[in-house]
Amino acid sequence: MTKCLICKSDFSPFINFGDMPIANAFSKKEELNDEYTFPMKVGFCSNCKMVQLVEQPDRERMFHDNYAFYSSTSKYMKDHFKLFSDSVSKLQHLDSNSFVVEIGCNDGIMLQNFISSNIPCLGIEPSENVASVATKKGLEVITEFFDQPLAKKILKSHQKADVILSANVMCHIPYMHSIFDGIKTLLKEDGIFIFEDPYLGEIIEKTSFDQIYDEHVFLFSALSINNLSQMHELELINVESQVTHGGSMRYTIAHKGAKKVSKNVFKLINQEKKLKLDEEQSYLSFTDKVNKIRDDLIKLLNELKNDRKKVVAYGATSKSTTVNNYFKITPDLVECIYDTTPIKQNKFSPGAHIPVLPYDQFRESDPDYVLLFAWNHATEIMKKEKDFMSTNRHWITYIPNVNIS
Ligand code: DWN
Ligand code: SAH
Repeated sequence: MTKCLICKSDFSPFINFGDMPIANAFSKKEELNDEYTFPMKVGFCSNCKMVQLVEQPDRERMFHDNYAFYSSTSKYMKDHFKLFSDSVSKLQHLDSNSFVVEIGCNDGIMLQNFISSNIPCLGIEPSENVASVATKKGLEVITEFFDQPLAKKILKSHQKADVILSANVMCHIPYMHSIFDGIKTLLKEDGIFIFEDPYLGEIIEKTSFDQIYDEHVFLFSALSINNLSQMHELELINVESQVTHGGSMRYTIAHKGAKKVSKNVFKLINQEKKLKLDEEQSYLSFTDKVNKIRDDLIKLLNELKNDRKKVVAYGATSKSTTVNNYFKITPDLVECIYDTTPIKQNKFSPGAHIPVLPYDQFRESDPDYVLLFAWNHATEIMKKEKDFMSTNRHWITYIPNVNIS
């Protein structure tokens, strides 16, 4: 039995992925024998409805001055954050007297839109290498982990925030009570806190198990976020689904009683109950589906190997660390992974040690099959590669099940 990170109730894991490396720890050859691993298990707390990792590595092992994920590698995500920023500016009537804070601003992909509209803003980003890209864009960034003590410190040098934003960061933070206390401290009385993260409902529906890795300590739902907000005299006032990262949810939170609660919130909570996201049994059948994907993909990769087909992968995602290590995919099944991120290139993937090569070499490698690890960017990538892939080459995808196209 394990204690829930949110309500301290006991729960048991529903899936055990075994020992996993740090999802973004791409290694040089000489570092391969020195990899850190942790036991990755996931459970559901039937009291507060939070789906969570049982154990997570210390935050400094994941977020540091050599963090491998740069947000601006996707053109689609740049456009998404431009639309997100514009809609928030309109909703809250932001102007040069307002103040916006973003938790986990990475390379400034979202906040750069506020600078260009002359709206004062501040980024919080502990991973120094990506933060320095944001700083070069003219942004003010505090390179620390956000929590309640940091919120108090910010208040001494800055004003309270009209809007606090965060994308794909909240689900990374196990100390959620300190975060929500920090929000309560930093948010104006009529301010809003908006964050988005991969959505539990989509993860269960699509069996997108690879959204689970060291950084993703929580898989949120409206049920769990509503419960957590109530514990802090905050209120979930809106939910809006997003297509990003394979299906995400945008949650808007305000001080309790400060704003009207949208019908969307009640609707989604009811839908989640109908889908039985509040029942342990749903998670046990999820595990069976993950194992079916594993068996099908391994069978296919072995057949292609026996047929001497050339199989490479596309996108050295964090998600692929779960796929490669849980499924035990080795370089004899998938020769290499092509990726546009310089910091990942000419290194080896975590645990599975598949070589990561510069994207520039992808086309000349002349593959027969391309395993799409960056499946969440399928529309953008498949459009880009349409001509190249049309002649006797095939994509392999595995979410929601194994497919060749
Ligand atoms: O939550 C998180 C999300 C937002 O980003 C973080 N914990 C870490 C990271 O997760 P991920 O690594 O699974 O994210 P992506 O966006 O699926 O990664 C895409 C990878 O594929 C990057 O390494 C860049 C690469 N890529 C590429 O080589 N060519 C991406 C695109 C769009 C391309 O055209
Ligand atoms: N918002 C970006 C980045 C997501 S990656 C996007 O959507 O693309 C997750 C980011 O959260 C990393 O850059 C990491 O350094 C940051 N992070 C992790 N813990 C944090 C914390 N406590 N406070 C602020 N940022 C944090």
